[in-house]
Amino acid sequence: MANRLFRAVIMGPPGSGKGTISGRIAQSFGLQHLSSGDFIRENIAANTEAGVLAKSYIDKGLLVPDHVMTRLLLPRLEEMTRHSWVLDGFPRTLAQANALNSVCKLDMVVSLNVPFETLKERLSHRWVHPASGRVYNMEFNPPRVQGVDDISGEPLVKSDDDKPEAVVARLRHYKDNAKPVIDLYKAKGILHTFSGTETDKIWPYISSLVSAKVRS
Ligand code: G5P
Repeated sequence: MANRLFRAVIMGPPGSGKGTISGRIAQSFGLQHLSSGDFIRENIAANTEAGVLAKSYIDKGLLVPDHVMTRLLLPRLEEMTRHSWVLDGFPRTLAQANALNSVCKLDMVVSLNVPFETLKERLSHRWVHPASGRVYNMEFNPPRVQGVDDISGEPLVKSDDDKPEAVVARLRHYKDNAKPVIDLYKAKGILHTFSGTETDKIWPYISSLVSAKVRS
């Protein structure tokens, strides 16, 4: 558990393991895990105005516009002023990074650097439970029963986002948009980049770093 408030952002292309790493950080260090993708999926499920709008972009493999994302995310962050958190999937653009900067000070940013071929392979093995957003990988974290969500027993589906053409487009968008954000955090001296093809091998290094920062 953190001794003082601690705020971390996990960046990385689609399929790089942001959700997996953030979940482990949250669990190991007693932080709240905030995920932009989960916020969007909650809003889509609740049929809010922002959710309906966001879905129209996600269905085309596009990023949700900055003003929609900041409207969804910033109020949630402002409610968390007394909590330590790890934020996954936001910011993805320089405008989002500037908006985040206006509401909080980050302690660290982790950038996951995973080769393109590994990402393509991973996303092609990914299945989701649409109602909850739970994600499975047929090799890395398979469901207990093939094709079925562990908790609800409902069928798993392949997201349109994970079809090969959409994956290539998403990876390209990520690179273009993330570069200025990565440069910004590098200039602030809070960026830590981890490269590799396996989350389980990267994790011990991230865990040691977070442990040192949380307790510093
Ligand atoms: P999301 O939900 O943020 P993505 O596409 O950025 O979605 P994704 O695909 O959920 O990110 P991730 O969180 O980086 O990936 O990675 P993960 O889920 O932990 O792991 C990916 C898969 O690989 C899983 O099946 C996992 O089990 C497996 N895996 C992990 N590690 C390993 C490993 O070592 N080996 C193997 N074999 N497998 C592994 O956003 C969804 C959409 O919402 C919009 C965008 O349109 C986005 O595409 N959006 C935003 N738009 C604008 N601005 C923002 N800030 C936005 N945030 C979301």
